[in-house]
Amino acid sequence: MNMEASLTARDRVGIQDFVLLDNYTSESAFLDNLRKRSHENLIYTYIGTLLVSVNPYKELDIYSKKQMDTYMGVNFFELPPHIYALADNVFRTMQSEYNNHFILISGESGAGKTEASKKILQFYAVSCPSTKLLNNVRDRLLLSNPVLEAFGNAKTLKNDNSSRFGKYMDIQFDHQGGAVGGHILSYLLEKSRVVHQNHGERNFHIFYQLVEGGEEDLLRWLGLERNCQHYRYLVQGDCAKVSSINDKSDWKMVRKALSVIEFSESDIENLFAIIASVLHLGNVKFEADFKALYLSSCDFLKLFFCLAVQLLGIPTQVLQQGLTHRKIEAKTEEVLSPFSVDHAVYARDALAKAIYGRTFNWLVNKINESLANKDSSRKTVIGLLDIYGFEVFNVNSFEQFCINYCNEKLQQLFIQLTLKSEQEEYEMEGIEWEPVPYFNNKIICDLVEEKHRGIIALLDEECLRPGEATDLTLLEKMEEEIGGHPHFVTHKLADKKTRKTLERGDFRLLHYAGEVTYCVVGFLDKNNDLLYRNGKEVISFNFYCKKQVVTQFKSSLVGLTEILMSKEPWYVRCIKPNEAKQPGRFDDVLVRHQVKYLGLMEHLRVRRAGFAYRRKYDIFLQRYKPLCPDTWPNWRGTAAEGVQRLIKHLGYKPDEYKMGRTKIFIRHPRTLFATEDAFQICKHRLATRIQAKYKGY
Ligand code: AOV
Ligand code: MG
Repeated sequence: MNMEASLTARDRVGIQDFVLLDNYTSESAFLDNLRKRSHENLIYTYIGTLLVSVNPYKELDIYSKKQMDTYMGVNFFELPPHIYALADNVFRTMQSEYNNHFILISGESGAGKTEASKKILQFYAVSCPSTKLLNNVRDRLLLSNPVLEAFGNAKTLKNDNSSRFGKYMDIQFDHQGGAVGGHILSYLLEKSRVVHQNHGERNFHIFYQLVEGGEEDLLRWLGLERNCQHYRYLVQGDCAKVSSINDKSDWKMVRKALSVIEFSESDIENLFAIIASVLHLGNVKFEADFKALYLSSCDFLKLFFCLAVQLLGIPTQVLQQGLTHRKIEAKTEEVLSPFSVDHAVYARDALAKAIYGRTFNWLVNKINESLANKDSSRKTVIGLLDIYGFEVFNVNSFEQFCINYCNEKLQQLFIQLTLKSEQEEYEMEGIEWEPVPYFNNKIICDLVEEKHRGIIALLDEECLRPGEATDLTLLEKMEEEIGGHPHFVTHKLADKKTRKTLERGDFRLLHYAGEVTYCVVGFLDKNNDLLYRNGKEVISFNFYCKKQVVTQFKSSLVGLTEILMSKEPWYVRCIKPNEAKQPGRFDDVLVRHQVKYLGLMEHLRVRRAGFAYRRKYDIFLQRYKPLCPDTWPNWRGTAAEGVQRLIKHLGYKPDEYKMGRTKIFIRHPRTLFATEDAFQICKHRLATRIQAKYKGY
């Protein structure tokens, strides 16, 4: 390859590492590069060791076994950027440094996080050493995905396979690098979806899979019709059928997966019976007759009661009472008071949500049992974090509040870790550095979670005033306590222009990723997550000492942060190129916005604060040693001395580079480019010389 050819190629496919971008402070140049590459189906680009990924919205032929092999054991800059390169680097670093790592995958809903995490898992499953025993673990690790997706993902307006729970998965490796086990932590499942879906959205996939794909015998036993339209819990979004989803074949996959993960036949039967009973429960109707309330009679109901007795161990009478009456404690005795129809519907839905939520937790536990490695020898882990992405709908509720808060926390972690690690690297290597200004979203995290006056504290406080507090008193309380906060506004607080865009029951937060208007209706109920007392007794757990939903979530995120902080971070930042879920469309405004809020420009600037590139001495020397007669073919001194000799020969000027303790730091990309181009020419010459030599034979 000559120099001209290599430059033309660079023009067409852009630059594979933003760090090498000449005009690195220009957002337009950044965008140009991303656009160029994504039009060439080059969806991956680095910023140093961070991987930027643009959702192609079509299958690309870049995930074969052959590709995996190609990327194994190869340095970042030697091949086009790939998620396999990142996965491989994490793995090799873990192996050589014998420490724990995690990969934080972030980006908004539909940007490609879940797909990225699957590709990484597949890479480890395929590329790690294998034995019969390890293959078993490998299959379980891989197949835990379709099961959890069936029960925890759903079609939303943003994504046909949207994660409705947060997932952190540890993959455990033994010291030979074999994947020997795993563990999954799940975060706050969006249970409300079980009983309600917005227009254009679906319930969790598993319901449709069962109804569409379930075997005749199974459906007969469960008393289910093969018709989604029949079930109230499946039709509210009015889109039971989705062209991108094949419920029948997904069903087969899930069945297979469940048996590989070692669910017994009776576990599986019970699991689907519970799923079916949720559907039956959704069809229960209530009719008010004078003061008393009766469950309207229908065949399914009888069946449901029968199933409830069998599977949930709930006597018919208890269930019937639980759904229609509440217990009131009088002085000496308990009195049963009938619900209104509204209350009965509430109790029914609350029960359905609770049953589903518990089933999901049971499922995660079962999977963990199956992935657990019982051998006590020391292992290292790679953690994969794939959560629900930032999302904004026309109407946003408590669920979006929790999801977006979670994203806010992870952005905060990203900021802390990237700036921290960069600073530490310069310090460790003895290099002076200049801090880079950036937007710190801590102010929004504090607004949400500060003790006593953060939104979560106010919400919990209102939840502790049953009978008096309502969603609207919560709103008033927020206006009083945090009304002056620059990231918070309501109808009452807004200026004239903004007021037009807000309803009276709304509050708006200025998140790091953009404005979101939340409708306060339902916040208290959802945060309390109460079953009526009878209902609660039905599935027997104690709710009196239970923490509020959002507070529980907050503490589980604190726990997650601690887990992550103890490991070495790696990042995949996913970008959604258009809202239409279409291939080949790159919406500049949309992408620019994401580039901004994901902090990619700042990240780049930090990487470039002093030096565009850094490389460990031995790696730099290994690659470029043919360029200097003193270092080629073998250098006998230390790698640092070799590099010094090499760059002297190449004519690096003193202000172009710095020698750190273990790495060479290069100030301008053009210096590295020139060296790389010289290397390409040299390689080409060497190859031609070898060819010529052998031609004679
Ligand atoms: P998400 O995880 O980031 O959204 P997904 O990973 O589910 O997004 O991606 C959404 C859809 O985009 C997938 O179902 C694929 O159709 C497509 N897609 C994403 N990445 C790729 C890829 N590398 N190659 C081909 N298609 C891809 V959410 O869970 O909603 O936040 O909460
Ligand atoms: Mg996802």
